[in-house]
This record gives sequence, C-alpha cells and structure tokens, in this order.
Amino acid sequence: MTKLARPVTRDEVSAYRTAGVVLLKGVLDLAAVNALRRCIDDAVRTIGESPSGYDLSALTRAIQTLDQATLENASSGQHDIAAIARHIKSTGKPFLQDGATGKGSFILDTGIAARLRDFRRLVVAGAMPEIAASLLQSDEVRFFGDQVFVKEPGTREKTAFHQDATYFEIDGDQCCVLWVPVDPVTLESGVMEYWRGSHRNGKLYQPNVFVSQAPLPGAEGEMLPDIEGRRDDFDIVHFDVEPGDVLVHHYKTVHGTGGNATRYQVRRAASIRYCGDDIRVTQRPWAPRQLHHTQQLEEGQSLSGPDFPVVWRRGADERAA
Ligand SMILES: O=C(O)CCC(=O)C(=O)O
Repeated sequence: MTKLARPVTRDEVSAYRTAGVVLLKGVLDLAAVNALRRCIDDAVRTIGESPSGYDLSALTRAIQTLDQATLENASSGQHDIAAIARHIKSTGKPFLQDGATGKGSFILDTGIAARLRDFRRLVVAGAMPEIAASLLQSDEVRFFGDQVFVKEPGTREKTAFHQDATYFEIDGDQCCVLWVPVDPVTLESGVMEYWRGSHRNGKLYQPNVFVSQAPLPGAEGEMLPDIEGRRDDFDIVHFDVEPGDVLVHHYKTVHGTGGNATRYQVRRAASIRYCGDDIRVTQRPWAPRQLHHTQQLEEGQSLSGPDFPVVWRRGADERAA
C-alpha cells in the first residue's frame, strides 16, 4: 500500500535525472506534513540536548561583534566557537547575509532520527522512502541521514551555495536529498535555489561553513565559483513550495538559500537523505563528524548496519502497478 498522496511520474523521474532537482507537488498528505512539523518543533525545542545543534545566527553575531577574550569565554563544551571564529576570519571570506532585520535565528540540527523516535518513524517507515525509491531506481534504498533547517522571520543568514556530496563520506550516483517544507516558502522566506545540471559537471566542490563560503577546515575539492556574486552566469532555478510538496535534489547538485526577510512567516524544513545500491563509503576527513553514528565503515564498503537501515526493497515494498 502506497503512503504517497499521489505517485511520482515518469516525467518527474526524468527531470530529476536531467536537472538534478525536481519539485514534487502535493506528494505528501496532511497527516505526514503535520507529523513532520511536530517533529521539527520538537527538535528545535530540545536542541540543547543535541550534540550537533547550532543557532547559526547567534554564532555569526558572536563572531562579528565580540572581541577575542569574550569569544574564548563563550566557547561551550558543545562547540568551540573561538576556533570556528578564528578559522572563518583566517579565510577572509565574508558572512553571507541579506537585508532582513536580523531578529530571527537560523537553527540547524543533525541526526534527529537518532534522538527523536517519531522523526525516525517518519523517515524510515513513512512516505519518504517511496519517493527516494521512485527517483533512485535502485533495488534497495537505505536511509542515510537527516538535518532540520529553520529560519525564523527576520533571519539574515543565507545558506551559502554548496554541494552536499563533499560533506558526506560516500561516493557513487544513487544518493538523493529530500527537502521537505512544513510551511509555505518563497524566495522572500528562503526557498532552495539550485544550479541546474551541476550534478553532471564531474566536479566535487570544497564544502563550506554554510553562513560563509569559508571552506571547512582541511577541506579538499574544487573551489565553488562565485555564484552569489555572479548569479546571471549560472542556470539557477527555484520553486515556491507549500506544505505537501517535496523538493528532491541529487547530492551533487549545487544549491543554497537566502535568509528569511518576511516579518511573520517561519520557514521550517527537514532535509532527508537516501542512498541506493551503487553508493560506497569513502573517507573525507574534513566532513562534519556524525556524532550519532554508532559504527565505522571501511573505504569501499557498501552501506550496512543500523545507522543505515534498509527502508525500501524492490518487490517487497514496490507498489503494485
Ligand atoms: O534549508 C537550508 O537553508 C539549506 C538546506 C540544504 O542545504 C540541504 O537540505 O541540503
């Protein structure tokens, strides 16, 4: 029995392959959207318990406004704010902010499925695995990981253009990222923008710290071109979305978002990643540590074990045609 509100069409599969991104309108039902919204709100409410939760706006403000002594004192056990500040300053790359009031926060958390049971149930047993299966065309689909991204009204911080692949310690073609909004989102409130076709240019780009093009410490890869500064030189697309819609991109498609310049509209979304058969483990020592992972996989291995559960199997979970 399908859990989708409607099937994914052949045209949508071919758009995903060609453009590296596709908008699936109205593919989730109201119950799924409401359940995900509750989970995102829970994740934000309990962010203090997360080993990987950040208020990126507060971090940016601390770095921009405080002196070194204060930064040293502000370093919590969870995040070494002073080290992050020193690194960003040393690259000379500016923070990417737009004209919003600055009253809101950009909140980011990783690994919610490992700490919130309802969230895990949704990403492992809800409608999302079926979406991934339709697009990846794989015999098996495994859950790979998740983040939530919340931009409150008045959030200035953009999400710098980046490519997910070099944050992940995997290689291959069959990895897709579902960006699932639980609010209406437009360019003004920070919808995703994608460099269409960039998943096929054969490049692996240096990952950055999200609020700036400053690369992650020790990161290897090509330097991303200055998309923020020369937008017209790139085929950038965006899609306004509503709850029930899902945007899916290939993990090598370059993308980013603006701040949230609205006065009242919060922008909450979950980013949920799935892998297919051809994905293999590779070492990327600069990749953010996945503190919730319980196992260490070796270079070249397929994904396996409880961190990467099988969420869909051809035959067993396939919808009857
Ligand atoms: O929501 C955002 O601001 C960024 C999301 C993102 O980069 C992702 O889902 O891969």
